[in-house]
Amino acid sequence: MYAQMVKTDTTSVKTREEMSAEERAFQDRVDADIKIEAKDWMPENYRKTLIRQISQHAHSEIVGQLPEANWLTRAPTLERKAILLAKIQDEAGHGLYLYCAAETLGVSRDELTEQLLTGKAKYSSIFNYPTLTWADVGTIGWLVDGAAIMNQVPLQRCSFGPYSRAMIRVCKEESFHQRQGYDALMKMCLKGTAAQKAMCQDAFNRWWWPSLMMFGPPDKESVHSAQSMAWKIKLNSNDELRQKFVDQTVPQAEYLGLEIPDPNLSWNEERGHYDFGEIDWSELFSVVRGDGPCNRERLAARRKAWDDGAWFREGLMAHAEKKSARKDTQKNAA
Ligand code: FAQ
Repeated sequence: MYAQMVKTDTTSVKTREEMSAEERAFQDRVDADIKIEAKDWMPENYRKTLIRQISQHAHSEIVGQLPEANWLTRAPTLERKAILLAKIQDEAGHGLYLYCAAETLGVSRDELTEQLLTGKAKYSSIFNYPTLTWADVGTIGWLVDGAAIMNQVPLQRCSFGPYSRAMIRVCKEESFHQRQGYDALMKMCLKGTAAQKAMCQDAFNRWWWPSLMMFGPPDKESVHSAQSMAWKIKLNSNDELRQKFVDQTVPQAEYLGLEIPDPNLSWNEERGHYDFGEIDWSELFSVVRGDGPCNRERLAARRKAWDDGAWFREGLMAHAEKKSARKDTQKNAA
């Protein structure tokens, strides 16, 4: 099934004997936790894997603004509106840091944008679900930003310097995002009306399983994990992070008085973790392939934003050309 999900070839992890002297020296640096910088020598597949992951991550931040933006004009209070606006602006900022980190690897921003707009590049499956009620906004902050933090805190220690440094700032902001989401739900679940609590339960039911899918396919089917972990582009496997997320989130749901929409969820004393039910992987496959509830709408919104912004980009370019021509004239006159 996952063979259909991936378009890049995967390389099996080389043994030390199979590596060239350069590759061995590179691996030694990674193993010793010495950061790799953009100008350092790196295996071509390391570079490609980073461009793929960082750009998918950047696209996710940019497309990820859309579901919440749907509620910006309908936030229940001025305070909630200001908080939501700040959060959405942060996501745009994250996208920009990440595009810059990807650009250090020799790919242009225009190429990355084109890959997104033509549907060639992926972005996180989670942003292809609709936000039907105000409770969805709180639930995204709690679950989606919570899952993003779980995945991104270890990435602060990843081997590629520009990516790891971008993650430090991103994670600080994601913590605020998670808190504001949980805070909105606390108000509605603990101090709100029965109707508000029911709205939160409904949102939770719809976002729980897609949030677990955010971590990617199960380890045994994850095509990139082995090599990415050997190169410390990923520090933990998909299943490890998913389990940590479940263990962290279940008590938070219990505090809110929300029921986990999984009849098989139970604490496993022996493992020291929650067991949970089988994830419907065909749903992730379908969303990643482009057939999720909002895939077409999301891409159409990004294409429209790109087209509508053409006059502004052209204006900036014309200004930059004028400035440089003026500089040349002054230089020649001196
Ligand atoms: N959706 O071999 P693996 C956020 C693809 S940011 C779509 O396991 P890998 C902040 C995968 O790309 C959320 N595609 O792949 C926010 C690959 O396909 P490819 C984004 C998925 O890379 C909050 C194939 O399946 N975070 O939420 C998904 O080793 C609120 C095989 O999978 C990041 O990008 C998926 N869920 O592991 C913003 C973090 N899962 O590329 C706004 C960095 C897998 O060969 C509002 N990324 N695929 O065509 C990562 O840690 C990794 O890339 C994984 C996937 C863990 C996502």
